[in-house]
Amino acid sequence: MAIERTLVLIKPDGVMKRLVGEILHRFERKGLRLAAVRMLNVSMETAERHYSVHKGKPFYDGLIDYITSGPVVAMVLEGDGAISVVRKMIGSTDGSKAEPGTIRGDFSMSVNFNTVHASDSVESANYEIPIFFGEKEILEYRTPDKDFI
Ligand code: 3AN
Repeated sequence: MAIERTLVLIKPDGVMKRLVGEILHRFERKGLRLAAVRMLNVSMETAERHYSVHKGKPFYDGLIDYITSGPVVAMVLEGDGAISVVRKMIGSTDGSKAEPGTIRGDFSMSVNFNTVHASDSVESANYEIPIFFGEKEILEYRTPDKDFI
């Protein structure tokens, strides 16, 4: 598999529930490399860019209201097949249906307040990462362990 980068957002409910460390810890333990991380209040403009594919859907306004309602932790994770690995780790969109053991399965009962966002394809990652990070903010470094990147 190819080395990929993916954008993860810990949404306002994840921050409010004090899950930032827990969620970061899961990704780190898995062996994903943290390439960038930042806490921010998402502006209306950033929210609209990030969720542009959902414009016109019935839940769009709620999505924008929610993601701009409180602090978010944005990160770029890197690794072999990182996009699908992270999608598996976060679980399906509706927290009440997500498998136990996944982040949403363990920490959310909701489709809206579903704790995390993660890019769902290479195209989405390429679109989403520059919304939150400049190229210079994404750090390139090597870990010493041979199985790590
Ligand atoms: P995912 O976050 O699993 O990629 P998407 O891309 O289908 O899911 O939806 C983006 C976000 O929109 C979800 N994380 C969720 O917060 C919200 N959402 C999706 N479907 C619904 C729905 N039917 N009702 C309310 N919110 C939804």
